[in-house]
Amino acid sequence: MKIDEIILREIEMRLRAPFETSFGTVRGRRIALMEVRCDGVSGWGEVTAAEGPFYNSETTDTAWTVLCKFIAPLVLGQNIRAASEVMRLLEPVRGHEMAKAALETALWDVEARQRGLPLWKLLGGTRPEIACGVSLGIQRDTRELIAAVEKELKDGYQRIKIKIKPGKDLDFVAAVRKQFQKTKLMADANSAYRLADAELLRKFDALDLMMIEQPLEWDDLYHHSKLQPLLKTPICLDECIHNPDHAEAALGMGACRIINIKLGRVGGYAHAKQIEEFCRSRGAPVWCGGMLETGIGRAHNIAMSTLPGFVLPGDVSASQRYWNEDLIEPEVQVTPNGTIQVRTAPGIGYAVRRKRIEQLTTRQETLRAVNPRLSVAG
Ligand code: OSB
Ligand code: MG
Repeated sequence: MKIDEIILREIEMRLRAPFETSFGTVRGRRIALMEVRCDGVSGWGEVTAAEGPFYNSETTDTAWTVLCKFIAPLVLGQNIRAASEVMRLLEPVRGHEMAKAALETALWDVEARQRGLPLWKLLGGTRPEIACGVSLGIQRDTRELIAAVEKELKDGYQRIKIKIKPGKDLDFVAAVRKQFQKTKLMADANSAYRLADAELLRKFDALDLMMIEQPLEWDDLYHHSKLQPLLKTPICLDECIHNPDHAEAALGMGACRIINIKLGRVGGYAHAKQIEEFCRSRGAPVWCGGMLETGIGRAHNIAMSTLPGFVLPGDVSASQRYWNEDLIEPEVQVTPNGTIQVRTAPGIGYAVRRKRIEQLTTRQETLRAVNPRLSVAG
């Protein structure tokens, strides 16, 4: 695969409803999309960074800059045998996993299309249908939260994740548990607590949660390893895990028992697969997290969720929960049993709606392998 051209587009899309977490409220998205062309075949990826550095340190704009200035020059004109090789070329760039993942995942799409295979098969996926949960943003009060849970369960979703923050935590989750005694429930704190809050966090043990996600700081494995032995509820790490070494450290020091894998946060499929394999070898479940993606990122999340270690329902849900009109055809749909049937067309398996993307584009940059210019790398 010769990496001939990278086209970055930034689009703007309104969410159907605001999404509140402990770190802020999102109403609309500014998303960078990656199109990479190799030997005349296009592949698509999505930068899953948020607009501001409040979930992790990357943003739409940092990813844009790093892709244009540092990542594109490392790869344009290079010939690779398989998408799995591109991470080697990107080694000089430290961090910026979401920027790297946009390119890496798009190259996997290219490779799958070139081989005439659905991407999930190329990855080694084993399940033709994946289990879906939802992530519910923080609601005004327990009444609204219960109504929201009720709606999602009616739509078939298999587990409910409730976002929490100080002041909207134990009582909110307890109210849901009281109303829905058999439902698979979990809570996600997005780093809103400290080890000093252990007494409060222990009280969640009474609510029979599948897990509590990322209670402590985004980069703090050590204090999670102090917290986990104090809780019956398994800790699941999200923000803390940026690469396979972090996953090994986290399980090794007992900082968590479950890992949420996000393609962007770990730099793409090569790392995601390594984490999945490592966790499977240790008997630790993994599941696929979400970043309010468009259909392009969503299609990649579906492909990854077919890997054998993804034994728990992920935050991969229907396009219509987020967008009035998605960027792919058909849109992602969830069955009444709360599953997504994985598609069998080559690549990501969904058609990319180029016209719609062009209509939504607010800036665009096309980068080609030309005669070497000023080298900014290393
Ligand atoms: O912590 O999993 C998270 C959204 C944005 C940033 C972080 C998170 C989330 C979600 C939403 O929980 C998942 C989704 O539905 O895409
Ligand atoms: Mg999370």
